[in-house]
Amino acid sequence: MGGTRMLVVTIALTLAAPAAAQMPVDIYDTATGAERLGTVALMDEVGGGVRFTPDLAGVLPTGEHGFHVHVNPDCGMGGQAAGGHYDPGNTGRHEGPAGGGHLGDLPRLTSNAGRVVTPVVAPRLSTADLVGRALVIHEGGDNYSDSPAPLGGGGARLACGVVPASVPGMPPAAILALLALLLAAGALARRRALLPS
Ligand SMILES: [Cu+2]
Repeated sequence: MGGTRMLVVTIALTLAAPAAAQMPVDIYDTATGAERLGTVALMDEVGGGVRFTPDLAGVLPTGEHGFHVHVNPDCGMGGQAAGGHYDPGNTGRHEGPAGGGHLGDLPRLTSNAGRVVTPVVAPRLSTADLVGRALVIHEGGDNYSDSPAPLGGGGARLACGVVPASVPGMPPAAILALLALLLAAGALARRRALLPS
């Protein structure tokens, strides 16, 4: 195995590592849009799905809160600018994280006197689905159904955060470009070595 190939493998492994790292999303209150409540960290699960690890303090009263991926990367107008639930399959149905409806239906979050720290896992998502969308936390709970109230009945949007369009770490396209460059450099070096000087 050539030194160049070894180098490429080493670099590829090093660059691939951040993809599995936690990706924190800043969460703000929607009333002013200025109070940062903390973060929800996103991480792809090994067997599929996304783990959401909240670390929030502030406006969320004790109890369960509806939590969803909304389509627009915009938390304005009291969270209304985030639009509807992420539903790439156009199902038009709110069925919760394990159902066959909106892909953006997440497990409920639980607040204890304003502190929200218990992780939840949404089994049908990957972090790639979340890039450029918004995470919204509702005032009320979520019965994972459109009945008796639509969208789980969570009501007002109390907290919201936009998932950045560029993921921290290196995007896959840049990794591939770098690998191609290294392979080309390696091939060139080998060819030079074969040529009579
Ligand atoms: Cu929602």
